[in-house]
Order: sequence, then structure tokens, then C-alpha cells
Amino acid sequence: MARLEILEFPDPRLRTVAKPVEKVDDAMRQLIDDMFETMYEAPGIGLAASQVNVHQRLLVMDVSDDGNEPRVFINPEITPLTDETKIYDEGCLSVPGFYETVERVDRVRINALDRNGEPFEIEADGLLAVCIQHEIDHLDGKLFVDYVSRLKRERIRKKLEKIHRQRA
Ligand code: QAP
Ligand code: CO
Repeated sequence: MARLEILEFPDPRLRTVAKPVEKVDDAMRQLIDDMFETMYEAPGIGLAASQVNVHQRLLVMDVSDDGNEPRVFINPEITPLTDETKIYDEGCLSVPGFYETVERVDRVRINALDRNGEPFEIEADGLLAVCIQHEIDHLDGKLFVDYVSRLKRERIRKKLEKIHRQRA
């Protein structure tokens, strides 16, 4: 297992649209394990491959209170199940230290492949539904800061760029 480096906003690589996974093999399962280690260490509740600079349609999540319900979604397809929306205070491992409210659909169906390449389907609401929409956005090169005002987004960008300069 290994911890992976997480790209941070405004890194342009986070804007890459990820390609479908063609084969779920041992190398993919190794990547999944490394992504879980990276997510749990952070700690976080969701991590998309895009955030570790792997531009394939794969994400890992654990929204349980005890951090003992790992979930893998490969090539996830999302279907909204309602017009109703909810707002939630979101954060992101690629935007550390910043939280903003985002409005999203309240109930979704997800079709995806598991770590053995087997298809499965779930319906999600609450935090699970928020998190999966947030993570699928990453695979499409989108970030939660895209949903806040330009002023807020620019403030966040400047603060993170300053932190990145101080790190270097
Ligand atoms: C996405 O985010 C999410 O700022 C997952 O300093 C978040 O795991 C979906 C984190 C909220 C729905 C609701 C953020 C860790 C983790 C930070 C995360 C930080 C350290 C974020
Ligand atoms: Co994120």
C-alpha cells in the first residue's frame, strides 16, 4: 500500500475529463487500495482517481461514521431520481481548508462496476448521494468551487496559491 499525492486547486490537471476503465485487473485493484489508504489517512470520505492524477473513471468512498464501509465505483453512471435538491456544506481533499454550501439533487441511482469488474446498482440519498455527485464531478474535471460565486472561488484560489508558494 502507498499514499498518493493529491492534486490541489487550481492545478489544471484537475480539469482533465477521465476515460472509462477498460479492464479491472490487479494493477487497478492496487490503485484502489492506494486510493483508500490515501483517503483514510487524510482523513476524507471520498476520493476520485482524478485527484491523484489518474484520469480513469474510478472513485472510492466511505461515508460511514466508523470508517469501515469502503465503497468502490468504476465507470459510474448517475441517474437523478427526483427534481428535489438539498444543500450541503462540502469540502474536498483538493481544496483543503475550505467549505462552501452546494445544491445538488437529493436522490440518485448509480450503476457501476465493483473491484471485481461486476456491475451493481444502488439508490442513494443524503450524504451518500452528495458525495457520489461530488466525486463524479471530479471525473468530469469539475470541482465544488465551480458552484460558488466567482468572488469566493478567486479568494480560495489566491489563498491556496499563497500556501503552495510558501510550501515550495
Ligand atoms: C467530498 O471530501 C465531500 O478541507 C469528500 O482540510 C465532502 O473527503 C462530499 C477534507 C463533503 C460531500 C460532503 C477536506 C480533509 C476531506 C479538507 C472530503 C481538509 C481535510 C474532504
Ligand atoms: Co473532492
